[in-house]
Amino acid sequence: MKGKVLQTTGSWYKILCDDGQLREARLKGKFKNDKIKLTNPIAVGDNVELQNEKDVNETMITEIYPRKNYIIRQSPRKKFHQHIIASNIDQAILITSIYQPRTSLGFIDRFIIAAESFHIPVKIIINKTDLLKKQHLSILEEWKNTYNAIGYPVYATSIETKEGLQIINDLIKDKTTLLAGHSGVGKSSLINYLAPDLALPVKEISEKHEKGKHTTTYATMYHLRDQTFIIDTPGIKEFGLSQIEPEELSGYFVEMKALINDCKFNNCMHRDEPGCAVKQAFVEEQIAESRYINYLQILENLEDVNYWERS
Ligand SMILES: Nc1nc2c(ncn2[C@@H]2O[C@H](COP(=O)(O)OP(=O)(O)O)[C@@H](O)[C@H]2O)c(=O)[nH]1
Ligand SMILES: [Mg+2]
Ligand SMILES: [Zn+2]
Repeated sequence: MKGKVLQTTGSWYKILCDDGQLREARLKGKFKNDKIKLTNPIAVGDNVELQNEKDVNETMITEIYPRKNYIIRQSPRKKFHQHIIASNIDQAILITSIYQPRTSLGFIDRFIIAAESFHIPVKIIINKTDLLKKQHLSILEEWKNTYNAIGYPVYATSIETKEGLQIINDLIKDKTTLLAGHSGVGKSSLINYLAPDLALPVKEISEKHEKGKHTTTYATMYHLRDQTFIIDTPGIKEFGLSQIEPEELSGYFVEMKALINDCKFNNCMHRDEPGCAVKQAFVEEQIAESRYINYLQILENLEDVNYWERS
């Protein structure tokens, strides 16, 4: 029988089986993965083959089917090891908010780069619009314009007033969606709206101690209905940018990628080189200022050999 991994604890796996039943399964033997060094052999989203061990009355995972894609991050415990967060993802929705809390554009751009490098399409939600004051409205417009213009659809929502939520229901239908975003932006609230039966706990923002607390939080996949799945990634702040070489970075900025062949030098890093088509586009305001500045900032981070050891 086949099944899909919804949750992992390290030794037990919660599986949604093809017969519609939820089962707990264990891993039979060791799985080797020769491409990358992994700390976890099986991840949320994996499609697996199951067998019933009659003598011990246990369900065992005997095979992992090839992954369409996956997202990884550096293992917090083992150097040079990667931890798979989730696999077989159709799209990522990044939930942000402008006020309480304010998501930084640097965080948004880093998330987009990671998703681009894993070949996962990104959509952006700006939640908590009910909290926005007059002075925030120009920011809302700026974010919408910046990301819509380069192909990342932006949706303004409020769980409080239900503004803009119906379309999110359509977006996730029959897809496996990774939901990401800082703590407090409304991930759990949104999942509860989409699937009221789940009744996930929602945190009060005043719980500041949440920040920086080193709790191990795993991704969890929720089965909403039919082929609709949502992966919640609590406590996951950043994905694997450490895999990216500085020379590759501009290729993950879609609006720059379209221009890099027009640069005079083929090893152009798009800083101050003569004949740089990217810099030119920035000067002509074809590239958003925040995007270009974040490119330079992230480039500097990637070039700093010690950066990833510190972070
Ligand atoms: N005013 C307002 N509060 C919201 C909205 N969405 C979520 N919240 C509140 O924000 C806090 C954090 O929400 P939660 O769903 O736990 O965020 P998570 O950490 O991303 O899962 C809770 O107090 C929610 O009630 C919204 O659209 N408007
Ligand atoms: Mg939550
Ligand atoms: Zn250039």
